[in-house]
Order: sequence, then C-alpha cells, then structure tokens
Amino acid sequence: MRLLVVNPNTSASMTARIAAAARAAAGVGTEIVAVNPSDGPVSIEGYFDEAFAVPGMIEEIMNGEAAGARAFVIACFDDTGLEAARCAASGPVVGIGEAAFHLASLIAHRFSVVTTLSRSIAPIETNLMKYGLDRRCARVRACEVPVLALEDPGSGARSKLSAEIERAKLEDGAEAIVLGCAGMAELAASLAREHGLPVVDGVAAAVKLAESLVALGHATSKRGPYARPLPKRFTGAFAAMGSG
Ligand code: 5HY
Repeated sequence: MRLLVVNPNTSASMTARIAAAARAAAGVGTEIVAVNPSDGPVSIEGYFDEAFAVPGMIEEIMNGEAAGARAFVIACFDDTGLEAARCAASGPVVGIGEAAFHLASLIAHRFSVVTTLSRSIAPIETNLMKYGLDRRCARVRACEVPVLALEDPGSGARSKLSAEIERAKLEDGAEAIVLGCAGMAELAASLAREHGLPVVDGVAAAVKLAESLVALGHATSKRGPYARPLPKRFTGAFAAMGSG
C-alpha cells in the first residue's frame, strides 16, 4: 500500500527526516513516499505561513493520488489544510496533530502538548476544540525553538524541549506528552526514556492510523463536507486546480 506523507513546508531536509520517522513506523507492505511542495514557506509557524502552505500541499495530494497513493498523512502539527485535503482525495487523510491527540487520549487521562513557538499554540488549541479533545489536554506549551532549529545540533533545541516537558510534568500533571512538531519525531523515544512517561510522535501515530484505516477498508466519506470539490473554473495561478 502506497502511503503519501506530505510535509506542507518546502524544507527538503525536514521532509527527509519526516520520511525516516514514517518508514521506521510503517508496517510490512507499506511504501512510504514523502514529498513537499516547491512553493510556500520553508517552515510553518502560525496562521500566515499555514495559509500559504495549503495550495501546494493539496496539489501534492492530488498528484499523489493520481500516482497510486491509497492514503495520506499531513506531516505538519497544525494539520495544515486537513479538511480541504479530505475533499480532494478519496483515500483517508490523517493529520499528525489529530492522530497524536487520539493516541495520547488512549494511554493517558491528561496529556500536554509541547510545540515550537508561542505563535503555534493558538492553532493547536483551536484544533483540539474542533476534534473535541480539548478537555483531555492539560495545556499546549511552547519551548521557543524555531522549527528549522530542530535540525541544528548546536541550537540547544533538545535541552529546551526536555526542560519544557519537565515543566509540563510538574505544573500540568501531564501523564503523557505530545510532541507538537513533525521535526521532533526522532526525539520521541529518548525523551520518553529520559522522562519516564509516554512521549507521542504524530508522524508515527498518523502512519499507523492511516494503515489501520486502509486495512479496515475505510476511506473518507463523500456524503457530507468532504464531498468532491464542485466543478468550477479557477483563475490565475490556480487555474489548474479548477475542474469546470
Ligand atoms: C510542523 N510547523 O510540524 C509545524 C510545527 C509548528 O513547519 N512543521 C512546521 O510550529 O506549528
């Protein structure tokens, strides 16, 4: 089964690290294809970046489905363009934020999220409410590490993240931690050992959920808001996205 993992920002090095985390989680028979758009922000930190990442992400999903992908993972923690992607694709689309929240709520009564910058907190809190999981989340925190600094060994990113996890344990009573960025995936196992509690990475969570949906024969329902886009003309730079 071909699973398309889309990193909505344009950082190829981040896409490579996301691909490695996805492949480490994938089951036998799952082919991971990891892509990112060529147009848009190199990292997504807040609403403005998110808005400009969506068209390129949708295009990658449409191309991926045409090339045989059966399911899709949106590998950005604010689940960039998730609903639009579910309209565009027939296969199941799983956002790493939503996947991580659901998994954490299966193994802990209360979890905390630790994301990158403070400006990323509000979009994540809004998603928790949208998914009906806000009551299970004690707090969404930021370790004030920019997304791309996560791949710089000299940035002190891991120690800042670890310190914020310690605060979440002490101040929030967190029983589990959800890592609030796709770029943190490779740190999950060592942070869980260091802190003695479950640390959930959304990339792995989303890969396993997407595999389960396909294995159960489930795809996105087209009876309601995720119905195929209506045929209509798109103009200008997006003319190719229209079907009218
Ligand atoms: C992510 N940004 O997972 C989010 C994290 C954030 O480029 N990949 C990004 O800070 O919102």
